[in-house]
Amino acid sequence: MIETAAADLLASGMVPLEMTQTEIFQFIQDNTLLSASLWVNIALAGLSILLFVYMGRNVEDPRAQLIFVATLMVPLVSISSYTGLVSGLTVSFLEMPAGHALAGAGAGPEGGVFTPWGRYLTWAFSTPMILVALGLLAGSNLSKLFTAVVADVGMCITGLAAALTTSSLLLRWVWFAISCAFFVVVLYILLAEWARDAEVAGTADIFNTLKVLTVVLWLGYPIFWALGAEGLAVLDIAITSWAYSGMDIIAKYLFAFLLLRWVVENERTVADMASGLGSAARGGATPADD
Ligand code: RET
Repeated sequence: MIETAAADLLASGMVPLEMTQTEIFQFIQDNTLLSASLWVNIALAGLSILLFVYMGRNVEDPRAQLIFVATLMVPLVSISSYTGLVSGLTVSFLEMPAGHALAGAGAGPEGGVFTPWGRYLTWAFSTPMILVALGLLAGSNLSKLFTAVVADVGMCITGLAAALTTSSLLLRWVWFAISCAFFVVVLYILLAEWARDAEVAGTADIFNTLKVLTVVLWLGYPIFWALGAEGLAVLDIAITSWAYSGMDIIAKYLFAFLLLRWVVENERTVADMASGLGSAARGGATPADD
């Protein structure tokens, strides 16, 4: 009897707030489109880790090695992130506040909206790695690198706060706005500061390609958050999940592959960027006299 009721709820996509991890796991597995969006990333992250380790096997310059390690962390964090999501560990069904399009939607008086909060949490570990790799490539100084990383972590954590706030709709959007303010700082450093540094460092070509890829894709995340179930609820959960997963695939694996391939082929340029941070400020990667 109880099992039948639970099955009915799962089938209708309406689920009570207090769900066990097993029930959440089952909910995700029962939605093929949703679970595929997660499993695909686990598979790609695994393949990327193997490929990147192989690509980096002969890299010897310390700066190039650091770029490799930072970039390798991206699929490593990703595989952990998606395993957390698919297992139900980092997913909750949250009651939306009054005024939200899905307020009261769900099984009981409380309802519950699928909230994969693990995504926002793990972005706080993966996106700084992307920025460290980009900053090193551009020859950033320590202040700019620090600012970009701290603003980025701020963006992810306040994005997490937006997703987890259930007391007031206004406050959800206030968190969203704060997160966007942090994002503007990151965009400024990428588009203005590092673009200039990369010219000096002699890495402008590859930096500009990766900068455009990063900026265009990263802009998609707040847009899909706003349109997804946690925001205006124009898109359903499986479509939103695919949007994030699709952007993740390009923003992480394609990005990392392009960057690492370039580093392997141009290790000398990276080595000539002067040791430590801030090579751009000190005159850049002008090759030595040889
Ligand atoms: C949120 C919602 C709040 C406003 C903003 C956001 C931006 C998120 C971004 C995420 C990028 C993630 C990547 C992950 C790869 O591992 C948190 C969605 C501005 C830009 C690249």
